[in-house]
Amino acid sequence: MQLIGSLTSPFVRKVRIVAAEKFIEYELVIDTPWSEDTRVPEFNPLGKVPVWIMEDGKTLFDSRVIVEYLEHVSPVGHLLPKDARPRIAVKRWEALADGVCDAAALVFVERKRAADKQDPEWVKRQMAKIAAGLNMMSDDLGNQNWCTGEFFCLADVAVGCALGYLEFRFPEIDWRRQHSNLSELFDRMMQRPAFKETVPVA
Ligand code: GSF
Repeated sequence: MQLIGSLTSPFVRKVRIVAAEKFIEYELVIDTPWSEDTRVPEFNPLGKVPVWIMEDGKTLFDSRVIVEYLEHVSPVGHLLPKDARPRIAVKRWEALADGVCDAAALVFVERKRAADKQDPEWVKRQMAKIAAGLNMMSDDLGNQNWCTGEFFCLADVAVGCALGYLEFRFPEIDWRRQHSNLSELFDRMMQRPAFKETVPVA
């Protein structure tokens, strides 16, 4: 099996961490969708990473579908509850974290445009989504050890990838000072080899 992705994408990192936590072997094929010679559109018409290529050559995207598949592929290290109510709660955390990453990725792309072409209102709108998303993450985490309570799960992986992406691309957002509980959660997650081995690399 292969994972096509970049070393900076928080969505690719989420898949890499889930695969590592569940001891799933695969080949990582580095491909940055923005590069001239990218092959991503051959596997995903949306031109986005991550893309997972299964043994039979079928492709999977997006990251939420891929992690759902990985949870099914291996019984090791359950990261998604089976029962509907707790499972939906984890997927909501993932949607919140992925949404923060979506807004951050949009700002990153906007900032790559020529200065006179950048729309400050658009950037402001996305930054507001990031701030509001962080507020909800912090409120919902409260003083628990992990996002959904006593056990580490996919919710924590998604939140960790979002926080790591902000740390990597948006050092000006001081989420650690604004939300000390998120800072402690992130440092707890960074003790795990799967997180240490997937820190974004420019
Ligand atoms: C988002 C993937 C994505 O935006 C998922 O996998 O969860 N909902 C999808 N990937 C970005 C790279 S990055 O910002 O993580 C991507 O591939 N962008 C290329 C493009 O053409 O938008």
